[in-house]
Amino acid sequence: MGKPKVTVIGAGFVGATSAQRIVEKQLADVVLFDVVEDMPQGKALDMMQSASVEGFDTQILGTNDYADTAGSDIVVITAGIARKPGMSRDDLLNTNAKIIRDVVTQVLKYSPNAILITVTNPLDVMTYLAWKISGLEHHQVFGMAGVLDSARYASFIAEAIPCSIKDVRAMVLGGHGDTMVPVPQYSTVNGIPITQLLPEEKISEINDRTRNGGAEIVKLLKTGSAYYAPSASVVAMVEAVLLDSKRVLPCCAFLTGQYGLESVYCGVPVVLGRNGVERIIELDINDSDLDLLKESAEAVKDLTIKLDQASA
Ligand code: TXD
Repeated sequence: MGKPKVTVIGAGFVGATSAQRIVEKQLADVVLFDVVEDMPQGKALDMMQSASVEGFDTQILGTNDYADTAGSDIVVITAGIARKPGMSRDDLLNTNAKIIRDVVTQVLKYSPNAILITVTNPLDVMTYLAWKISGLEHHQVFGMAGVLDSARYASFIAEAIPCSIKDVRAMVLGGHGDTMVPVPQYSTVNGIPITQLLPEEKISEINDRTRNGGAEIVKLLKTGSAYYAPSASVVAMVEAVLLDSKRVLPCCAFLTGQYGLESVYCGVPVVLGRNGVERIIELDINDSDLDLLKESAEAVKDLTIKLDQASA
């Protein structure tokens, strides 16, 4: 039986770090693709030369040729431009939409039945676009954002209590933008809701910091955006699919009435396995969080309409 094959499109910060984590964990052989000539080849060669030190048998190939991506089980799409200080994720819409259209068309020629995991911002709309261009089933096309936003939330919770991060389970729903919805009710320390462990003002401070978590890092880095936690989050999803582990993770998935939301890609908890999104879990959340989730989904829909108008 051959090893699984994962293609990562875009060999920038998130793409290259994701590729590195996948080969180091020996989850799959990786193809790292970029349009910039020689760059993915250089990064792949460098990573391969770490194999004897790190001790992995998986292979990584850098390329500018889509033919090398043929037969991929999963394609992670990180191609696009990232935010600069002062930019919102939505400012990236038209540039990244062109890139996603091109990437998905090319990828599908060689891996017609792959699972697509989108990372490019604005995430929810790019996931919708990738699905639309691909003609794949909804469960095969989904986006990474909730794992990252929840990881940020978890890290702020562990720091505030303080307690071991290992015991924290955090939940962030909604679109990957300023309207994302941290849900304290379902964020726990070993099953204990944080509402029993932290005062309300502290929770609301942490919620705000979570919503601005990406911007906080963009501001510090000055060029480019976060990639260590984003790549770790991508790889958690890749692993759940390849190992068919049925992990319950918040992902950007297509809703068909859950949470009262119809025909929109948005962040919700799902069961991730070999078939991709195998089930969407509908949480019983309180009315104010549900209203925030609806607002967040509306923001995604508005941006989708903008995109459809721009391409009409
Ligand atoms: O939570 C999340 N979903 C995110 C999303 C977390 C972090 C980053 N997020 C977004 O991912 C970010 O806003 C960007 O839209 C993407 C990629 O971020 P990264 O930090 O990796 O950006 P880089 O380093 O600029 O890398 C992008 C690469 C770069 O090497 C380009 O040459 C390449 O994409 N690129 C392309 N590759 C293939 N095909 C095409 N057409 C192409 N165009 C650019």
